[in-house]
Amino acid sequence: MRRLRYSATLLTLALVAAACGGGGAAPETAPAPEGEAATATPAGDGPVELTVVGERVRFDVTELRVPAGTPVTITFINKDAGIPHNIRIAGPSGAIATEVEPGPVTQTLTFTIDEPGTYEFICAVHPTQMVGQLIVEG
Ligand SMILES: [Cu+2]
Repeated sequence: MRRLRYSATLLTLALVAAACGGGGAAPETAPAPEGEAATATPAGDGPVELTVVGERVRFDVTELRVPAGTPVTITFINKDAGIPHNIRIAGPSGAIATEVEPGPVTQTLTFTIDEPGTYEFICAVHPTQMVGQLIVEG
């Protein structure tokens, strides 16, 4: 059986990132050696974060590319006040979707697809107007 993990949550991403920050003054740290910038970019295996906006009953992007076997978080921003949208991906083991909700609302969809391929994503309410392709690259 192919593995497919996902979860849908609402509106929490920005809050998590803001929760850090220390108390009290940080001790002085030695300056970095000249010409040697610190980098926090993960090498290859880090999670992939993408943003898709729904506005005027359209997705702002119609093609997404992600690597196979890597956790992906899509932040879906429905900017259409009073119009319900979601994002629904026809994954290899079934649909992965957020709840249908009227905007304005921000949702997140987290999943991992291990099998390379091209998978359609739609809004379940507007499947002919809001449609695109998720390309999972092996
Ligand atoms: Cu829609």
